[in-house]
Amino acid sequence: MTNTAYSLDSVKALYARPLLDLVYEAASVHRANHDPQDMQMCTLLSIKTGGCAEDCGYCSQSIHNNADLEKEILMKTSDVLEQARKAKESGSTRFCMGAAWPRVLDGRAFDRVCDMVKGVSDMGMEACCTLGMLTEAQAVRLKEAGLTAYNHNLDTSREFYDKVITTRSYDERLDTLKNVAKAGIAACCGGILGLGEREEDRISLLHTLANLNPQPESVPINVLVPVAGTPLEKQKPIDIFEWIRCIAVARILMPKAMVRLSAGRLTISKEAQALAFMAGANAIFTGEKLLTTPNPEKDADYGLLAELGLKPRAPYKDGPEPAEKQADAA
Ligand code: SAM
Ligand code: DTB
Ligand code: SF4
Repeated sequence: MTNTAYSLDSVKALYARPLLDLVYEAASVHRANHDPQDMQMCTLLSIKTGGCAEDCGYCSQSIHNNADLEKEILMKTSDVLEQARKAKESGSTRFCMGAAWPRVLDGRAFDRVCDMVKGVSDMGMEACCTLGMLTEAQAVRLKEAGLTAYNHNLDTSREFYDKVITTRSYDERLDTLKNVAKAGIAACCGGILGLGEREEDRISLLHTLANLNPQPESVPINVLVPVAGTPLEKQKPIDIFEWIRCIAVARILMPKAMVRLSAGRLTISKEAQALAFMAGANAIFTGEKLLTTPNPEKDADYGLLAELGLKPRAPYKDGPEPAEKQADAA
């Protein structure tokens, strides 16, 4: 898919529109491109926790921070697949495995992750990974194992980036995204709101995401979960209407993408989440834990969908398998 480049001025103008006009337009774009009742339920699992050498200021898993977290070595494939099976039984159609690695290194650990991907894919779920930086050859191996998408976030604007992370650069993130695209894997790429960035940083991030070629298949919108022991633990929460505004702009600029509400939903009211769904968000992570931080209980999420008349996306056994879906879209 190629996309027309958006100018920064056009993104600025969109972002500045009256909020309810923006939500109205986003809802219209959403309805033209997706079933508005459909909500994809996804499950996250931390397959290797803590001890990461990068210094991301928000992260519980960085060795540069002092979060109270038990380090864990890479999980066994059979344990991961057991969790994936449970996630599928509880209605998830996508299973995302996260490792606290700065980059993938070839060797036994990566071989094991490829086995996990194959196992999840063979279950008929979308398989997603987030493992840090990746070479093109490693991306090709993940593709061959059946990976649907690779999560690699830009997190914030290029301009604000080094206020939050100094051990890796924006260009390194973009290089991994290029390697993912070259291997024919869909990118799941988004950011975090509430890091202390300004409005212009949020605009710049949305502008960069929308101009990725191809555009991300999935755009995770994380809200900072302030973790004790990290430099951002006392950060003021993002204004909820700024969150809605970013979701609406993401939906308008990336009409085909899944706009995925990721970290931070636990502290967001159900009314605000309903407005986010109106503005085009169509995927959530369910289950009581994200990677290391808490998430709404499954029953609360399914209850909210029922109250709003939304329906969890059907499992693939009732529809096309992910591989067939991709072939259809090509
Ligand atoms: N190490 C890999 C990497 O950084 O690409 C993958 C795991 S990392 C935990 C995945 C993403 O989680 C980060 O890119 C960031 O956007 C998000 N994240 C991590 N900690 C967060 C927090 N406290 N609040 C919100 N989002 C967070
Ligand atoms: C993404 O953008 N958000 C998810 C997923 N991709 C891997 C991770 C959120 C992590 C939140 C902090 C934690 O639980 O450690
Ligand atoms: Fe490591 Fe990823 Fe956390 Fe950064 S966000 S410290 S790279 S696990």
